[in-house]
Amino acid sequence: MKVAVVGATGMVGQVMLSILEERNFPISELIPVASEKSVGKTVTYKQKEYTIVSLQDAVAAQPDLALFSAGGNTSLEWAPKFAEQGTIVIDNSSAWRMDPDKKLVVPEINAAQLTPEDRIIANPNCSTIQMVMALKPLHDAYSIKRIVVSTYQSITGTGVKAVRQLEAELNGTKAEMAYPYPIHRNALPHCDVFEENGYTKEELKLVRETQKILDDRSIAVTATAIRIPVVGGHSESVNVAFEKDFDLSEVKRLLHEFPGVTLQDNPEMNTYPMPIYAEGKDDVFVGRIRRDHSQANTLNMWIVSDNLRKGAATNAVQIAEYLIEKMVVRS
Ligand code: 2RA
Repeated sequence: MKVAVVGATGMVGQVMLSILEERNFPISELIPVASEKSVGKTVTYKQKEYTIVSLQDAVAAQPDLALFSAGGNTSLEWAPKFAEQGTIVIDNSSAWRMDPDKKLVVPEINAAQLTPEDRIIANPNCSTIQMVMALKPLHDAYSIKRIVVSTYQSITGTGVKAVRQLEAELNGTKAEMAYPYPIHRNALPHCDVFEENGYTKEELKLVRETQKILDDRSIAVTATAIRIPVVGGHSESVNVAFEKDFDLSEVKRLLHEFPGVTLQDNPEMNTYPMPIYAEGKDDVFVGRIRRDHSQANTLNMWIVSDNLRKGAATNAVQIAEYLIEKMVVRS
C-alpha cells in the first residue's frame, strides 16, 4: 500500500512512522510529507532514509492512504485534494471531527460505522480517546447521565517546543516559550485557546467529541483541562453518573474485558495508573475505581494513557488496519 504521512517531522508524525513499523503495516511505498522548509530532508523508516516531499507532490503520487497530523488548516485545505482522487485520509487534527458527514472513530468503539464511501476519517483528540475507551463498556451497561472530567495533560500534547521549554527551565537555559508561563513546578489551567464561554477548546473537545463517539447527545459533560510538566501521557480524573446502579466488581470485569483497556487497581499494593508506566504503551490504564458516595449511581476513576500513541498515532493506524481487514481499502 502506498502511504503518505503528512506532518512526518512532527512529534505525532514521528510516532506514526514508528507505529507503522512496529505493527508491520503493509507499506509498499512510504511518502513522508512536511512543510516546504523540510522538503528534501529525510526521515527514517525501517532503517531506511526517505526524502520528504511537498503536499503537491504527495497528492500527485496518488497514495492509497494518507495519515495526517499537520494541523487543522493543512487538513482543511489538503485532505479534500487527496480524497478527491481516491486516497483515504485519516486526520489527527480537529478540522473534520465535528463535521456531521465525517466519522470520528475509536476502532474498539465505533469502527463498524465506517464504509467505503468514507474518504476523510477523523481521529479524535487524545484526551477524548482515553476517556471514551474506559467509558464505552460502562455506558453500554449502565447508561451515562453525566461526566465531570479533570485532565492532567502531558506537554508532548503541545509539541516539541513545550518539551524544549521544560528542558530549558530544568537546565537553567533559554528556549522559546510554548506557554505563557513556566511549566516547571507549575500547573497551567490552559490547554489550547480560551473560547468566549470561559472554556478552552481542549475542554470543549472533551464534551462534543465524547457525545459524538458514544452517539448520545443526552450525555452531559463538563471538563477542566490542565497542563502539567509530564511527558509520558495524559491523566484524567473522571466522575461519572449513570442512569442505573452498578456493582463495583462488575464495573472492573467490564473494564478488564474491554479490548485496549488495562485495569491497574490495587491501592493497597500502590498499584494505580501513572504516566511513567503508560509511556510507550498503547493501552488505556484505569484505576482508583470507587463509588462516589456523595451521589447515587456515581463512580470515580483515574485514566492514564500515552497521548502520542493510543491518543493519536496508534488509534489512527488501527483505523487503517480496520479498513484493510474489512477490505475497504486494498493493502
Ligand atoms: C493537547 N490534546 O494535549 C491536545 C492536542 N494534542 O495539547
